[in-house]
Amino acid sequence: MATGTILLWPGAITLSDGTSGNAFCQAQVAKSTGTAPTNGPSLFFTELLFDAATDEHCFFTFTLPSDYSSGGIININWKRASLTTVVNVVWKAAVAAVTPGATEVPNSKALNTVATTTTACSTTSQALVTTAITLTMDSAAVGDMVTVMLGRDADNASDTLTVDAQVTDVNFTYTTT
Ligand SMILES: [Ca+2]
Ligand SMILES: [Ca+2]
Repeated sequence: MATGTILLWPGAITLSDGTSGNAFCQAQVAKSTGTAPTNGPSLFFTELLFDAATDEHCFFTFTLPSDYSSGGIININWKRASLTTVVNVVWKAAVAAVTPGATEVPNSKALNTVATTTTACSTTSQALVTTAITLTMDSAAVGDMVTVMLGRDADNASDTLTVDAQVTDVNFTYTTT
């Protein structure tokens, strides 16, 4: 028994369709203001931008690997777009696990219970913070099509950061067999 990790790449998200309740995050390529090294480029990375007032969402889909035993945590590295005040961001996440076969169909599947976690922002502008959300795993089993929804619960009263929250990298961890 150990901890397995699946990388959830921000460049490979699925976006919701923008209908009521289904707002999507934006993505952008960030360029560091740091001085490029000799014989190398500046630092670039992709980040997902989550609004301060409207709940926005994205989805990561993967096949649950053969060494999956139990559990499921989404770990999010993120930062505030600006400012240094003492404030919080509320993140939310949920899972849909579809087992191949005739008993359930992805096109009629719903997300399971939405979990939220409130995390204090760094008081350094644009410094990374890590949030871990324990997922309700929807009876997920080896080989399932697993989709993890990540969103910002921006209209939650406890979400007090007044600018975008920017997600840089994400992974999913679980207990192996
Ligand atoms: Ca909300
Ligand atoms: Ca807010």
